[in-house]
Amino acid sequence: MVRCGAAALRKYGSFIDGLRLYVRGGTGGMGYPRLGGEGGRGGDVWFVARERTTLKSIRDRYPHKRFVAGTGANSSVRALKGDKGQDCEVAVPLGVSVLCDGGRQIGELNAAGERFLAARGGLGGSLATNFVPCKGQKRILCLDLKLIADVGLVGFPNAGKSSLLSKMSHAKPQVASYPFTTVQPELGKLMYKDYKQVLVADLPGLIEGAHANRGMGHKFLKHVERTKQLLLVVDISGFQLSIKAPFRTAFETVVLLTKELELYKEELLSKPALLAVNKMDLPGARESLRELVQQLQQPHDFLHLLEEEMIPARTLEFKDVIPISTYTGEGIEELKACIRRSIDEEAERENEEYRKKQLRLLQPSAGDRR
Ligand SMILES: Nc1nc2c(ncn2[C@@H]2O[C@H](COP(=O)(O)OP(=O)(O)OP(=O)(O)O)[C@@H](O)[C@H]2O)c(=O)[nH]1
Ligand SMILES: [Mg+2]
Repeated sequence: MVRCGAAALRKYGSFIDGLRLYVRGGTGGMGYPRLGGEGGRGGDVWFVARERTTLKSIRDRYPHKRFVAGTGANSSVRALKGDKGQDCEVAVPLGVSVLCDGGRQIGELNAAGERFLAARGGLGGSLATNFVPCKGQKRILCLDLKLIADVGLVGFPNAGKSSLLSKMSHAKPQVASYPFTTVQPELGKLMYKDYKQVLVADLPGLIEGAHANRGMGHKFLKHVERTKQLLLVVDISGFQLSIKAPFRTAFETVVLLTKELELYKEELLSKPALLAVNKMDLPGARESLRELVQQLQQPHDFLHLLEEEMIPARTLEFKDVIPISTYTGEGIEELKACIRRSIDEEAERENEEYRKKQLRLLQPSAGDRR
């Protein structure tokens, strides 16, 4: 479970994906005892999902992070029922989960215009309450952002995820020859000739032991929870974090990435996945690729050679394995086409499922026909 304490509110440079807010519904208005009037209800605090809003913009605009709705109007001789207090609307980004202070998820806002009642206003004073108004609900809530992208890039540091994103889209993520260049998630848009757009999220690199918070940990994997597909990127020449760390071949990096995904959330392994094998321009890459393909085809012949704690319970099935080089441009167009095909297939499958479900609802059951 995600804890809602200060530690859970992460901040990467200027990007933040967690924010803690105080919300309070308005107090009700006073009742009017002499005429049995009823005060207006206090206003409510709502979270409303809006495009082009970020958690950072909320924090910058409202540094106090307090949101209090208006007080209900008092009942008077002219208006026995007082008016409701003004609602307070907080624009939040799409993909936000609302957590209560204990860390339990109580809401989710995924589409523009969706609303979540964050704090209810108090009732106005009336005969039932001896004309004394009630206070509004007050609580501390956390907004936890998960990027909504179609494809999430997952790979060891230095595999070339950011280089790939910049090659495929207009995004300009930072690229450098040291591990952990990317410290905050970044989105890029793939544009297709028929104007279809696919959103790709570039994430900081994962390493083995990320689940135990090694490297940058695997907290960024929450951003792939909502992506429809995974695109694993591996360096054909393998990976070594430091001289002291063990060298891992491309196959081992695939296995270790699978293990980290599994340890984070097993369901992630059911997402459709593609594998981009990068740096095919390096010498010896062709032979290594042949070996990698063989290992991926018969993983069980090779898995037992690895240390036991590296082996995942399930292996990832890749829809396509595409050799690429972001330097020479090899395979980039093909990869884009594979991503598109995979996204379309998935959409088709979802449509089919939806159609079947509707048909089942429309068809009367055997019992009804009798
Ligand atoms: N030879 C070769 N090098 C590449 C290729 N693609 C990327 N690189 C290099 O690999 C290094 C890492 O690239 P990045 O794109 O920063 O890798 P990353 O996976 O985003 O790394 P992190 O952000 O640290 O996780 C850089 O020095 C790139 O120039 C390629 O196709 N061939
Ligand atoms: Mg990067």
